[in-house]
Amino acid sequence: MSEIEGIQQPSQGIPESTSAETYQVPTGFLANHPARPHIQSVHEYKELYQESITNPNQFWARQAREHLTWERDFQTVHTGSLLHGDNAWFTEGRLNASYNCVDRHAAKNPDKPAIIYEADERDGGEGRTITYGELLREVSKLSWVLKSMGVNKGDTVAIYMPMIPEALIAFLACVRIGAVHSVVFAGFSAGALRDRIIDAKSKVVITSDEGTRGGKIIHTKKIVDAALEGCPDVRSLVFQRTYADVPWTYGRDLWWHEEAEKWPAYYAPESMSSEDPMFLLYTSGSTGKPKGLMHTTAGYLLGAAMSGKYTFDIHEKDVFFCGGDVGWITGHTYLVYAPLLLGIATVVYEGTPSYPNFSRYWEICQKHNVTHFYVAPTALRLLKRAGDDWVKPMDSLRVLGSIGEPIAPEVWKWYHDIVGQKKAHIVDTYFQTETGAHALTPLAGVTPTKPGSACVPFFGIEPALIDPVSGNEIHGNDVEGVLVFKQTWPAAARTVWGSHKRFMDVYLNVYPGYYFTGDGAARDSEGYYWVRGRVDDVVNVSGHRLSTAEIEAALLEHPNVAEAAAVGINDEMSGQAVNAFVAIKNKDANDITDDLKKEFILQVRKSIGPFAAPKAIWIVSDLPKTRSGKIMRRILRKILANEIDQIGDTTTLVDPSVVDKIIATVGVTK
Ligand code: 6R9
Repeated sequence: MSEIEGIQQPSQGIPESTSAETYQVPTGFLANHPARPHIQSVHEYKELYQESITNPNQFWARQAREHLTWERDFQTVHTGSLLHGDNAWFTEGRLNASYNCVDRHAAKNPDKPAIIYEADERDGGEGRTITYGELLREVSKLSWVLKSMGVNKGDTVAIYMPMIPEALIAFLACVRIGAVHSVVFAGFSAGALRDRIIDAKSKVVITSDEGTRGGKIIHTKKIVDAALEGCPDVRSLVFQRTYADVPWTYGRDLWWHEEAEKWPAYYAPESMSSEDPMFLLYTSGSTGKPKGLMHTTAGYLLGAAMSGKYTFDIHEKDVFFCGGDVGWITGHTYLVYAPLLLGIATVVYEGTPSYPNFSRYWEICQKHNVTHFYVAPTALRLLKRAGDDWVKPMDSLRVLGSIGEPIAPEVWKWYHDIVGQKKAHIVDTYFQTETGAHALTPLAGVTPTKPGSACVPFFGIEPALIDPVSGNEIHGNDVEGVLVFKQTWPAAARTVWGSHKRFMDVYLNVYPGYYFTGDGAARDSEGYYWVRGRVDDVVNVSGHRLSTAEIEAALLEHPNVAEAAAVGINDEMSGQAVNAFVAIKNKDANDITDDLKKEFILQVRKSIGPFAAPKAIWIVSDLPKTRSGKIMRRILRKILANEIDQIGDTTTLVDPSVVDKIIATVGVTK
C-alpha cells in the first residue's frame, strides 16, 4: 500500500485578497541597503529563472563554481531523473563542507564574527562571539576528538544538543571528517532518540550535560543515557553547559572539554565527493516510522548558499538571526549552513521568544544590529498577541522571513508594519526537509509580495498543480491542486536512509515524473502560489511537523488504548493542533477520568516528545471504520470543525451509528 493512499482534497478556496493586495519592495529597504540587491529587478529574476528551467546544466554549473570552493572541479552537472530517483549532481567534483563554511573565511577574515551567541536569560542572558578564526580552531579540535573516538568517513554521528554554539561546532566537525550528522531535536524523548540512533547506526552521540531554555532545564544527558540503554556500542561526548552533576558511564561517556584540549587546533578537511552523504534528518510522514532524509554534499551546500544569497539578499556585513532550532531543516540550512557559507555572522539564541518577556527577540536584534530575522508564524502569533508595546525600534532590519507554516495575512501585516516598520521586506519562504532549501519564495529586494503567499518559485524549481482525482496537471491560473515539482534540483534529498523504496513510493512514484510535496496549493491569477497545508496525514503544530500515525502508534503503547485516531484541527495559536480519539480497553466506562486522559497525553510525551502532546483526548466507544478496517479520519475532522453537514456518506461504515455517538461526545451542535 502506498503511503499517501488517503490524499485529501485541498479544501479552501483562494482568498479574496490574492491579487488585490500587492506590496512593492519597501523604499526603506533600499534606503537601508549597504549596496544594491544582488538581483536588481523582477525582469532579472525572470531571466535567470527561465535559464534555470530551460538550461539547467548551464545555470547550475555556473552557480556551483561561483558559490562553492572546489578542491577538484566537476565535469558532469547532472545525471538521473525524477522518474528513476537516481539523481546525482556535480559528479567527479570534490569539496568539503566545513572548508566552505569556515576555512575560506578564516583565511581572509579570521577576526570576523561567525557565531553570536545569546544565552538563555536564566544565566543572565550573557553570551559570546566566536570569530571565523576561533571557529576553525574549535571545529578542528572536535574533528580530532571524533576521529580519536573511532568515527570515520561515512560513519553517522547523532547530535542531541541545545541551542548553543557547540551544536554548530559539532555539525561542522562531523562534515570536516566526512562523518554524516544526524541531528535530533532536543525536544524528542529518549525513545524517539533511540529509534533515530538505531536507524542511522550512529556510532557516537554528541550532547551536553543539560540545556537551559526559557528558564527551564532540559536534561539532555539523562535523556541520552536512557536512549543508550538500548544501544550498548554507542559512545557519548558531553559538552559542559550548566556544570550540573550528571550520571556518568565510564568507558562510554567522555567530556568534550577534556578531550578537546588534547588535540591540535588544525585538522585537515577530508576530501569528499559531491554525492557523498552529508547529513540525515528525520522527519514525519504519513506512516508511523519517521524517515531519515539523506542529503548529499555539493547539491545541498549550493542550495543553502544560493538561497541565502538570493532569497535573503545577504551581504558581507549582515547579521542573520534565525529563531528556528538546529534540530529542524530550517536550523540546518539557515542558522548554520547558509550564513556560514556566505561568511556572515549567525545568531544562536538559546532561549524562547517570551522569556523573560516578549521583547527578548527584539532586544537581540537591537543589540547585534540584526539585518535578517527569520522565524515561524507560531512565534509571530504569540508576539502579536502579547501587544505592540513589546516591539522595539530596530533600524538595522532589512529582511523579515517567515517559515514552516502558512502565515495568516493579518500576522504578515503586523510583521510588516510593526516589526519591520514598513521598511523591511517580508519573505514568506516555503520549503521542506526534503527540498533542502527554499522552493517557493519572494526574493528580498526584488519580488512584490502578497500577504499569505509564498509567491514564486526559487531557481530550478518548476512547480505544477495536480488534480488529485484524475492525477492530471492543472494548467492556467486561478486554480488549486496538489503541489508537485516537475524537475529536480541540486539540494533535493536523495533517499530515505536504508529505504530507497520508501523514498520512491512517498515522493516520486505518486505522480511518476514529478516530485510530490504532500501539500495542497493554489495558483492565483498572477501565477503566485498560496500553500494551503498538507494533503496527507501530517499535522503542522507550531511549525513542527508531526505524523498522526506516529501519535496513534504512541497512544497504542498505553495498556488501556484499544484503538486511536489522531487528527489535526485549526488552532488560533499553534496553527494546527492534534486531537486524538481513543477507544479504551480493560476499563469500565466509569473509570474514564481526566486522569486517564492525562495518562494518554503523557504516553505521547514519553514516546515522541512534549511538543507532540495532543491538545485534547476524546474517549469514544468506537471509531468510524470502513469494512476494510480503515479509520475515516475525515469524519472526525469534520465533527471537530463543527461541519456536521459536510460529513458526507457514512453508509460504507461498519457501524454508521458511531458517528452520532462521537458527535454527542464532542458536544457539537448539529
Ligand atoms: C521548512 C520546514 C515542511 C512542511 C511543508 C508545509 C509546511 C513550510 C511553509 C509551509 C506554508 C510556508 N510549510 N513552509 N506552509 N507556507 N512558507 O518547515 O520543513 O519541517 O520539513 O516541514 O511545512 O506543509 O510541507 P519541514
